[in-house]
Amino acid sequence: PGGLARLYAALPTPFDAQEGFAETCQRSLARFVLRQGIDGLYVGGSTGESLMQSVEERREGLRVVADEARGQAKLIGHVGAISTRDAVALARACAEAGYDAVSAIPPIYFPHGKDAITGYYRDIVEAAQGLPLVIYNIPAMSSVSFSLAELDRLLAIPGVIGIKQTSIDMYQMEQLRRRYPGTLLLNGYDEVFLAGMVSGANGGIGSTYNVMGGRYRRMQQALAAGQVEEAMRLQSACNEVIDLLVQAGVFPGLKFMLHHMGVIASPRTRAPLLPVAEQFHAPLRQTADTLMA
Ligand code: HMN
Repeated sequence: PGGLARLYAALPTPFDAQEGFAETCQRSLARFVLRQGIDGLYVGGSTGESLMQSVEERREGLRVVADEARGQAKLIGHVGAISTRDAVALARACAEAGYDAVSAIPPIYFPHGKDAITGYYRDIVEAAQGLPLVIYNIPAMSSVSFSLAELDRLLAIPGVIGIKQTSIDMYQMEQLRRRYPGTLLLNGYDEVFLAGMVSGANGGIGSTYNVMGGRYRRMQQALAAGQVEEAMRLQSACNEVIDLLVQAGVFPGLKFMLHHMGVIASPRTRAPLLPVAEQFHAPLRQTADTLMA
């Protein structure tokens, strides 16, 4: 999986006070993340609030980030949608905008059979015009759980090169690595980044890389150098921040911090996501200040 094995920040989509796309802030945010030594961007995923956006908005967001970061970062565009038609339109947009790969959650809400899901992924690969596809496995949110046998089927689709594994089940990560030695596995939950890497992941995709990218980069380096205690120390430092974000609401909390850091003009998330509750304002500000120091 060579070229695609690395750290990808799952990029938020900045909005203005009316919940409209804030293009300038999107560009500043991409640059802010790259300055932290993160050279992969995962665009239009959960963190990007993509499922609260129209296809047209998502296409525009994908285009703007590619325009800002193409050539400086590996780009994975998330195209998953409730209909194949929408996912396919977004996959085409990624191919046109110069993405390196596409990724997709399974189709959600309706309990589709495995043939329907396989067909969805096949159609996305075809629309992606040669871009490889990374399956986005996130059972806690998609309500779709894949058995290893089902993943066999999806990984057998030509063009599918790996899995973004968003699960704290490290046994399954190890099983995947053992079963598919050459497949790209990207860790999805930042709080278990180190555990994921030790269990066989090639890298990770995470929302909290946006505000502490350097820590994940150093964790990866420490692990590669065999400095396990240093890597553990860094994971704990990350998890102190993640504990707070999880309580405050991860996506609104991240935007709150990025706003406080001066990276984006408004902390607004799209309803029904709620703004951060008052009680978390001071701790989030303090944490943001510490990370910027
Ligand atoms: C995305 O689709 O935006 C990211 O891939 C999501 C990423 O894996 C995050 N997962 C979820 O939010 C479900 C994590 O970074 C997560 O936010 C973090 O581990 C805190 O729980």
